[in-house]
Amino acid sequence: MSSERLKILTANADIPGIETFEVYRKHGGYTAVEKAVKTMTPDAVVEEVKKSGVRGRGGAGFPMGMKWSFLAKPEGVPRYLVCNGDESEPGTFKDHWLMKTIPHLLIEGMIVSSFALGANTSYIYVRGELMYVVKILEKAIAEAKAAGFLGKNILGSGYDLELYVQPGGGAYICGEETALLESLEGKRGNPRNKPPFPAVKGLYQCPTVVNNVESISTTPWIVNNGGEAYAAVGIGRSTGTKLISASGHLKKPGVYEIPLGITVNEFIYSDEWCGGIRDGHHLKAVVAGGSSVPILPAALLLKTANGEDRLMTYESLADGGFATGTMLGSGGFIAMDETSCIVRNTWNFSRFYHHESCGQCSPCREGTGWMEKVLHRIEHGHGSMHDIDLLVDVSKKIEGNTICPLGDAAAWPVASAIRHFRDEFEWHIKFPQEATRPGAVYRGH
Ligand code: L3W
Ligand code: SF4
Repeated sequence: MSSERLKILTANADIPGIETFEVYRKHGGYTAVEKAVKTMTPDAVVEEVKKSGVRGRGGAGFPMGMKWSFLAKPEGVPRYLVCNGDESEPGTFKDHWLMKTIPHLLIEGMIVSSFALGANTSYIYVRGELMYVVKILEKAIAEAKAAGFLGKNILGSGYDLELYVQPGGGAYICGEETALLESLEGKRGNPRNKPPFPAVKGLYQCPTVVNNVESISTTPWIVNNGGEAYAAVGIGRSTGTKLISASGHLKKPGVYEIPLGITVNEFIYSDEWCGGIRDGHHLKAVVAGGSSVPILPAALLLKTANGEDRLMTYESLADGGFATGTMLGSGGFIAMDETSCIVRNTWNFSRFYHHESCGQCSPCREGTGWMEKVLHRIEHGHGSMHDIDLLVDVSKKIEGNTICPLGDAAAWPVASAIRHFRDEFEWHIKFPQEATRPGAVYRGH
């Protein structure tokens, strides 16, 4: 990252010892808590977050300030803030990185955000596989509490907050906000029907805001610098910076903080970011926002239908000719070169969604199973041409007909892979002996 780029989340990430309270504090940490609880009202903090235009960084991109303003405030009923650190989306590892590298940034964000929402008990729900991160966060919470930034009467302001870390149940579905709340209540992580949204009936049926780790981590900067300063970064409704988890056949995979609005081309090929595709190879396809979004061929990813450079923004990435909502998603950017088999990848994603379906609704429970089976037979040389239409049909029957977004997430990669790479599916069916040779990949693109 070049020095002139504004870093909102990662500015201090390379400082040795930044995971400790002492070093974090020495570099300006917890000034947002001081400013908020001593000089601002909760509503004033909400106002700054609204002005910032920051959108939820977990995948849906829902405006954070708007979500906060939906929080119901019935008299005498507790409100909760729950941080979604379940991050299980394939290709997404930025929250994991943020929590282990700068844990106090999230703790500071939780305090500022809980203050804004009037929550006196808040939770960070961390993916069950990341027990070492749970320990890092618990240590950071103990340090912040010892310094008077958590617990009773924070900094003498009269505001109380207890913050707890809860390891997740080890299932992808526990990252869906209502499944997460069920799991936090000690039950099986089954998604609930929405509405009511958590903002009205969430944890223990009380008003609850659920925000992603990265979203909450933006709030100290917003409080310190003002919502307008945040909104000045980025383009249009894609304000601020975004952490991207870059993986696959890139020269420099990793976690990058980009200002929203750089071109996709720049992100992939510039030495400032991913440095291009590994030597001797070229980009074939990209999944730009975690495995739950459509897979795009390189040409469609780099340029819009008008021949303009596509941008790393919610709007530009969603303009791919699909009614799919955001495609920036969680920012899990998976690059595939010409050695990647689209059929095999699609089958792999399908296996994942079938395995992770909670089974509550039949289109998802049965449909993910069917898609996996059909993709398995195509990949293994037993498919028929009819199978391609069958996959499209099953994906359409899932889309929009399920309780939670896992159904859509399972359907879109299959539908988009067939839309853009149909010839590759046909090749597997017409030439099974060729396609099932170890290492064989369709080279027709
Ligand atoms: C009150 C209303 N609240 C909406 C709230 C709602 C939620 C947020 C967004 O799924 C997506 C999914 C994955 N009153 C409200 C309201 N809200 N209307 O706004 O809601 P929604 O339903 O659009 O999305 P979601 O259920 O949060 C998230 C996709 O992100 N994804 C990422 C998945 C994985 C991770 C990860 O591992 N970290 O995030 C990738 O694309 O497929 O479509 O809070 O309550 N009227
Ligand atoms: Fe469960 Fe799938 Fe229905 Fe979501 S869509 S509630 S994961 S069965």
